[in-house]
Order: sequence, then structure tokens, then C-alpha cells
Amino acid sequence: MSEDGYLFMRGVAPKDEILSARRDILNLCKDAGWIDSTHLMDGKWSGAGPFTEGEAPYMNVYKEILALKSFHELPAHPVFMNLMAKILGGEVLLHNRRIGRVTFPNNVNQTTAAHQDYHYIRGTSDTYTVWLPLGDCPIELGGLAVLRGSHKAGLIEHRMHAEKKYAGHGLDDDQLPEGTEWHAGDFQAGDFLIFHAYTIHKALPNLTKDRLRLSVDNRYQRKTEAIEPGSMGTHYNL
Ligand SMILES: O=C(O)CCC(=O)C(=O)O
Repeated sequence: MSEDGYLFMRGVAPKDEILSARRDILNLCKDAGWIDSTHLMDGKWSGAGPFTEGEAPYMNVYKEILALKSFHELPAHPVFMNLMAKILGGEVLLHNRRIGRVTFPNNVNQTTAAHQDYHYIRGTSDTYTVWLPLGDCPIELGGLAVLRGSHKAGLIEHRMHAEKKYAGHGLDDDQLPEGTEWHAGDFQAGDFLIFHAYTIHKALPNLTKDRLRLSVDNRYQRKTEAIEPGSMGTHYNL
């Protein structure tokens, strides 16, 4: 972690809990008419939308996702809490602001741009994100790429990315620290990334023809350090 700014954990996350959250979210997507319901767990896109975070149809479903027990409880699983206690070396505070993403195909322009989480979350910079796909996430479904070693650069001023419907600030290629390179790969259910709040990362586009990408991102810090009040609310105050 101190060398590269991230860890990639293979097969460590609790699979049953991941698949229950996936099922619960896909049921909400089915009710919204976003997926073909014959093989629910495949998350096969119906062609409705694509919808993006920030748009009303998306936010209506997202509000229900945030209220799911399986979604809320997953990041508090002992696997994550114990691992974070080792990384942080102290009592762990999991932010209440759980975040989930449903990423549609045919919506490449709205892919999350390169950024550092500290730009958005504030509080102590010694905060770590767990990014976890809810199910297998081969690279064409759009995983998360991390810029190895980029946390060493500290906070970089983000620029406005006016074309984005959410997370409208980001870093352009000319702002990336020299000598760093992007790392990405396939995720299987149970794999996840942990990275520091200064580590630059970006989503990869969902290039599939007809699959929704489901993922969650959650943040952990020491209880004794500065806490941004917004981190203890819900995402978008939904
Ligand atoms: O999943 C995404 O599209 C973006 C996630 C992200 O940037 C984060 O976890 O900070």
C-alpha cells in the first residue's frame, strides 16, 4: 500500500453477501424495466435508458438501492473491517455514505473520470476506499483502473469536466504524475481493490453490448481522525 497506493485482493470478499446484494439490486433494476428478467443474475440490459447517476429515473432506483439491508451491511462485513484495522492500525470508522453504481452499456461518455477520492470526501487524507464489483467484472464490463504510485503526489487540483452528469471534476492526462502507469484487469466475484484517498483512479467504460455493471465503493478511516460530516450522511442525502 505505501509503495503503490493500492492493494488488489483476489477472492477475499464474502461471496454469498456479494451475490445477495447483487440479487436485491437486480430485482430493483427489473422492477424499473432496466433488465431482461429471464436470467436475473446475468444483469442483461433491456435497452431502457441508458440512465446515469444524477438523472431522475436513475435516482429513483438508487434511493431504493441505498435502503437495501444487503447493500448497507456488505461493507461492514468483518472481512473488510479486520483488513482495514490492519491497514489503519487503529479503530476503524466506516463511512455511513455507502455508494453503489449501476453502469449501463452504450454510455461511454459518462464513465467516471480520473480523480482522487480526497477531492470529494475530505476529512482525514488517511482514508481508504474499497471498490468491489457485485459479481464478475471482466475488463470489457468496465472495472476500475488505478495509477500505481500516484498517491505520492499528494492532492492535485481537479478540473471541471462539464460533460459529466455526476462526479463532474477530474484530472486530465497532462496532470498525471510522471513515471506512473495505469493498472487494470479482470475482477471475479470476491476480488476488490483498496486504495488511498490520494491514489488516482478511474472507471473503465462498459463496452459490453447488453450487461449492467454493478459495483460498490466504501470508505474507511481511523475513528480518531478528522471526519467530514457529509461522510456520515447518505449519498446525495437520499
Ligand atoms: O465505479 C465507478 O465508476 C467509480 C468508482 C470510484 O471512482 C470510486 O470508488 O472512487
